[in-house]
Amino acid sequence: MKLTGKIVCITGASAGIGEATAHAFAAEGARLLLAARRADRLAATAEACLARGAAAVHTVALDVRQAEAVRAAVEALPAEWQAIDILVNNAGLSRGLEKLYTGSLEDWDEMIDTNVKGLLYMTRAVVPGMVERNSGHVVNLGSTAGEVTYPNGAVYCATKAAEKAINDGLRQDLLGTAVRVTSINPGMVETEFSQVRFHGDQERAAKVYQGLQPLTGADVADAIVWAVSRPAHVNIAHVLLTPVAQANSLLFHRETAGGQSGSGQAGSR
Ligand code: NDP
Ligand code: 8X3
Repeated sequence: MKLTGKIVCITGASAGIGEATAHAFAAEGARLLLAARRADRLAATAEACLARGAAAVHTVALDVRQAEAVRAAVEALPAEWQAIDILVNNAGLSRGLEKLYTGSLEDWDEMIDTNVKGLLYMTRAVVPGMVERNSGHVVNLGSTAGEVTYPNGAVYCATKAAEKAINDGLRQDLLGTAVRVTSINPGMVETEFSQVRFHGDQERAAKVYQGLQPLTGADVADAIVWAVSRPAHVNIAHVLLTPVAQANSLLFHRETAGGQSGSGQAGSR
């Protein structure tokens, strides 16, 4: 399926996987509708996308946790941006890495409100138009964390398990329409994800990727573009992609400073 001129809405386009996905769709000549909270970062993504070949770019400063703001933002889109062809539900985050029984309620709310409720709000606002037009594709960002829960990460993992259920449920509810639904489930991707998880502690964040080669945002973007560019009768339900040095969310292989290697578990994130 050709992506030239398609309207692609990407949440969380100001950084990491979302930004790389915007770049990848730009190179295909798509029209990009970019959303995130940080308007300055969105403007930078927009400029880079135009330089890479995007047919047009429209940015919306939006917090996906705000149900009414999401509804109003989609409703208020200029007429030429209303018919969204592809929705990439990417905005998301982890906060904290600690035992469930000592976890922060604030961190839990932020993860659940963004990763689960934000994804639902965007889907509820955009998918009715796709059904009406009998055309469209929803791509949800899942994770290896949604498949296998790791120690100290129960709430983040639960949000990604919820994404799996929502992804599969939406696909069932859209049966009989031409709208497609895909979950992209990466393992470790080096983005701002761990800096956000550790509340800005860069040193702690860097340790997550020590001794192995993580995925990049561009690797994930590549999988997203591949999934949406399949022929119109093909639905890719799930894509699981990890670094070669990662078997699942629990098991990694790290090269240590002394040249020796060893397998580590999620506790060492
Ligand atoms: P980054 O921290 O690099 O980017 C996260 C993006 O989400 C930012 O653009 C941020 O923008 C946006 N965002 C966060 N909260 C909100 C909000 N309330 N409203 C709107 N936008 C928001 O992380 P990644 O790129 O790594 O993460 C993207 C997605 O991929 C997430 O869903 C994550 O769970 C998932 N994922 C990440 C993996 C990884 O290892 N990095 C692996 C598997 C899945 P802003 O702050 O400007 O609002
Ligand atoms: C993000 C991947 O394993 O760091 O979903 O939680 S992990």
